[in-house]
Amino acid sequence: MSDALFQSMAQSIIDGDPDAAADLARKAIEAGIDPLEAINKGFVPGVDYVGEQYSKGEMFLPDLVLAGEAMKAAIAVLEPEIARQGGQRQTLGTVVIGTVEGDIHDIGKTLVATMLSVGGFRVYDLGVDVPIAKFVEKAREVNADIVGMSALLTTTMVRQRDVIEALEDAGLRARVKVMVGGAPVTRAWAQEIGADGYSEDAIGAVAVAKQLVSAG
Ligand code: B1M
Repeated sequence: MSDALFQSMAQSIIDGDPDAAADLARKAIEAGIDPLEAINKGFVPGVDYVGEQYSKGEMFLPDLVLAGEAMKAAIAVLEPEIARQGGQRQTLGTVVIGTVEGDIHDIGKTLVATMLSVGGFRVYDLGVDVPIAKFVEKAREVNADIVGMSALLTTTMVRQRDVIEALEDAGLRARVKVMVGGAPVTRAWAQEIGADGYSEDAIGAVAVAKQLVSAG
């Protein structure tokens, strides 16, 4: 029974169907399935599949966006249940993420935020066009382990460096790791500005974030 439900969950993500994903999440709760298991065995394989197909050029941007929406719909149903059951979902660390000032591209950043959340991080998504000071303020407020910045424009990627400098000025840099990404961002750029991590996609971002928190 669970296997069939897990398969349907994965399929709802592949189909990019938020209503089906939310319904299946509710069914899992009714059936007494551990919500974490539903995320990890049901929905995550769906989003992994879409990510792989996207990398191969066999699925496209709308598929990614819809998969992200479907994933969010499922998580929105399951997260309160996780909290209700008492134990907080085990968190690997706290991430503050946003798209840098002057930049309103949010699709990739939101995918990264969703994947980090699904991957076990507590994520504070500041949205788009985030002022430099806001990253610093939020990182301090929530005692962030990682500050993640997305930039899609060559004109805005320089803000990533500004935020790193602002974290330094605020005395937070020693305890906050920085991860950067976005279409024009490269590993070389990440090194040049002194970021700790870089990923070219949302799935890789989770692996990088895990490495950053385990490196201490
Ligand atoms: Co804009 N845009 N856009 N745009 N747009 C690009 C980025 C561009 C490359 C298109 C082009 O000319 N070929 C170009 C930038 C050129 C440059 O600077 N080199 C461009 C431009 C010029 C502009 C405007 C200036 C256009 C104008 O108004 N004249 C304007 C700027 C607005 C602004 O931000 N101030 C603009 C506006 C827009 C829309 C609003 C119309 C729309 C955004 C809608 C939205 O986000 N809600 C839009 C779109 C859709 C694009 C393209 C077509 C697609 C971006 C996207 O969503 N990609 C884009 C061309 C392209 O990239 N092919 C383009 C899919 C998404 C899943 O990928 O965001 O790269 P991406 O995220 C990936 C990875 O980069 C990585 O993981 C994600 C998932 O795998 N990643 C991270 C991202 N952030 C990460 C953070 C991490 C780790 C990994 O750690 C923290």
